[in-house]
Amino acid sequence: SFLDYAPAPESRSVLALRESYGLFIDGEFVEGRGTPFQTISPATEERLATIANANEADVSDAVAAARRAYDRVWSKMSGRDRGKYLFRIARLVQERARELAVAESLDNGKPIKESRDVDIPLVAAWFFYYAGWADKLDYAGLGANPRSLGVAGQVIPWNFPLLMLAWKIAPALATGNTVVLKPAETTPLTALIFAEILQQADLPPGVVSIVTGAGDTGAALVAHPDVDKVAFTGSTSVGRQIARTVAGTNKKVTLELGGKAANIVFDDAPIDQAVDGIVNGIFFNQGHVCCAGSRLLVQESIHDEVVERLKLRLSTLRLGDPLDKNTDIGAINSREQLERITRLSDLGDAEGAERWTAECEIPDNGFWFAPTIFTNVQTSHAIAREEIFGPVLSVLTFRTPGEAVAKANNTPYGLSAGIWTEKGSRMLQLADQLRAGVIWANTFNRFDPASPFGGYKESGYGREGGRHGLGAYLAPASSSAVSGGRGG
Ligand code: TXE
Repeated sequence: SFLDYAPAPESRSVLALRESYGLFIDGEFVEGRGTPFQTISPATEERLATIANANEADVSDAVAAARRAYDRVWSKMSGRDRGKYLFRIARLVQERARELAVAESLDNGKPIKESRDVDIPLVAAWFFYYAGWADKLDYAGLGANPRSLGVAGQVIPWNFPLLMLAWKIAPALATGNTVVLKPAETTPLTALIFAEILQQADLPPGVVSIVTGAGDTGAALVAHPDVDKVAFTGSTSVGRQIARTVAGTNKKVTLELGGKAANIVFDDAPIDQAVDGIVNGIFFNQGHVCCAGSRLLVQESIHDEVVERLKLRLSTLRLGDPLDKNTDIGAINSREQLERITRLSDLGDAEGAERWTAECEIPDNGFWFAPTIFTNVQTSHAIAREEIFGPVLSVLTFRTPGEAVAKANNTPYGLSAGIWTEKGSRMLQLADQLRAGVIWANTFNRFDPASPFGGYKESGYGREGGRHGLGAYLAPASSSAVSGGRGG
């Protein structure tokens, strides 16, 4: 098993983990007043570091530091100068990319080739992109001189720890807001290394603070009266709680919640590409992706062929050590998440769907789930309705484009969808009829800082990315006409 295999020493050695990490408040690492917790590697269950826990008083300190930094420095600085800090941060992320990739794979469990080739490059791309906007906010579509909101309280999940941080922090700083961010409790490491980068970049103290802890820390941040803007990515149930907390206050809020995306494959689709896209759509990042293509809607006439090809392809994927460059499927991020995936998959069996699991050796320690496909899935089954957030694909069929649209839209979510067809007219027609914020044409899981991302229905509201992502952190100038898109 991979546990006998020692990861290439150079990969682990690029990372100098500290024994313990404090909270990053007002430009410095400080002790937390809550009980510290451990962050572990989900692949081995080894302890990686001790992490400080922010209680309500710590959160208040961080918010007070953000307010001071906003009033005294950041809101007064020119966009061009803010942009310089963002460019500097982007370059430092690139310089420390290997170290960040190793830390991300250790703490999250994702394969190193994903953190190295996807997560960390996109983190840098996000900072570069929003650095370019910092002195061009007059063109954000909100009129001349749009205003920053003030202090942003941001809470992020564990599936793309540093990338979600970049999605939150880059637009907030570009628009002149200051930030207090809470990473997820199972993946705090890269946010804390990022805090070191902020020190290296000489970012004025308080402009960004990082408070680690669990849901109570997040709740304290969201409820803090001096937070002007709340940005959250995570579960729909916590999103609802947050919406209730901020209701009736002056806080602006954006919520990016779950999904149950349809990946729709027509019989005229380029089949090899489509199979690759289906695999990438649901097995990338162990399926811990809010926009994952977790429902395959395949045209009835090619169902058997596509499923056969999928099984062949999945049989070649390697599951194991996240630090091994050949690994395709890493560890499930936590025991709780593994239990959730197991429970929903068992429901699939109980409701009569047919399970197929890729044969692979499961390591003794850590949290693992082999790539799984369910066929004979009905729209009423839990595995066709609920977000599993794991490497589990539910296969449904359709005969006509109309049926495909009806089935794809038959979900409480509305974050993303994929369409595979060679017919351009059909592509456009379907894209128009799907209630999904992001639609991929003959591809899946493609991300770009210039593209707005966000959902309909229970997938949340507001858009992140692109010009629209700026609107989430700005108030229109009072005398100008507002002409933004549907974002923010
Ligand atoms: O999410 P939580 P969990 C979905 C996915 C997954 C399920 C549960 O289906 O199986 O949610 O995951 C913080 N006030 N997604 O339990 O609890 C928490 O500390 C403020 C989809 O991990 O929502 C963490 O930092 N904050 C999703 C963050 O919220 C609170 C990504 C997310 O954790 C809080 C993750 C509270 N009351 C899970 N309670 C996506 N859209 O990508 C918790 N938190």
